[in-house]
Amino acid sequence: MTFDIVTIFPAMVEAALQAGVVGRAIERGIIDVAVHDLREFTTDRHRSVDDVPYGGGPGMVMKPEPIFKALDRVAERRGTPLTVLLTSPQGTRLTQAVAGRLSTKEHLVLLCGRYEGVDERVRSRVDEDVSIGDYVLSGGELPALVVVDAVARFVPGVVGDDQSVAEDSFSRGLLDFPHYTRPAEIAGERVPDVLMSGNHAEIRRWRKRQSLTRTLARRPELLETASLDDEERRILAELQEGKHGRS
Ligand code: 4GX
Repeated sequence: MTFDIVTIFPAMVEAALQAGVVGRAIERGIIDVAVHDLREFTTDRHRSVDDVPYGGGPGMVMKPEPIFKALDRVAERRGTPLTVLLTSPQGTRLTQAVAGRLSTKEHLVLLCGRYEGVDERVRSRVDEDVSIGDYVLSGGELPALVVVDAVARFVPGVVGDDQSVAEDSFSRGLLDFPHYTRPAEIAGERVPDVLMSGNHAEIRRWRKRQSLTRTLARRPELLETASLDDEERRILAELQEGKHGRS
C-alpha cells in the first residue's frame, strides 16, 4: 500500500514516520510513504501557500494552485486510482472501522490542511474529509500521521504478530484488559495471582471479565456493537446483575 502526504511541514511528518511499527514497515518495503513539500509546487518568489480570504475576515486560506499541482504530480508518479483525503474537523470521524475500510485502498493521498482551511475548489479533487476527533489542532499533519498509523496496521505484515492485530481489543469492540510485567511486586502492589497461576483457561476468563468490566464502566455504548462470544455474553450478564462487579 502507498501513502502520499502533502504538507507545508515535511520535516515534522518525516521524523514521525521513522519511529516504531510504521518506521519498520517502511524500511521493509511493506508500505511506501512519500512526503511532499507543498512549497515546492509554488511559483512565486515568496513560495506562498496561503492568501487572504475573499469576503474578508480573520485568518488565511490555503491557495488552490500549489495543491492542484501537488496532486497532479502524485497522480502522474503513482498512476490512478488515488483516494484523496483531507484532514479536517468537518470530516468523517476516524474509527477502527473507518481505518479498516481505508486500508482496502491501494493508494491514499493525505492533504494536510493549515490555517482556516483550503480554498473550497480543492474539494473537486478530494474524495473524503477525515477528522481524528472533536478538538482544534493547528494543522492536519498530526491527523495525517494518525490516519497512516491506524490504516497501516491493517496491512498484512506491518504489525509483526497477526494474532495481536486480531485480538486487538478495539477490533473486537471492547476495551483492553490490564497488563503486567516483572517484577511480581512493586510499591506494595502485586500482580494478580491468576496471571501467575499458569491456568490458561482461568487467565482467559479473567481477561474477558476485566475487558467487559472496564467497557461497562467507561464506554458502555461500545457493548451495543461489540462482537461477544458465548462466554463473554455470560460474563456480561453476570456483571449487569451486579454480581462479581468489582473483580
Ligand atoms: N482532525 N485541524 C486542519 C485546517 C483545516 C480546516 C478545514 C481543512 C479544512 C483536525 C482534526 C483539526 C484544524 C486540522 C484545522 N483544514 N483535523 N486545520 N481535529 O482540528 O483532523
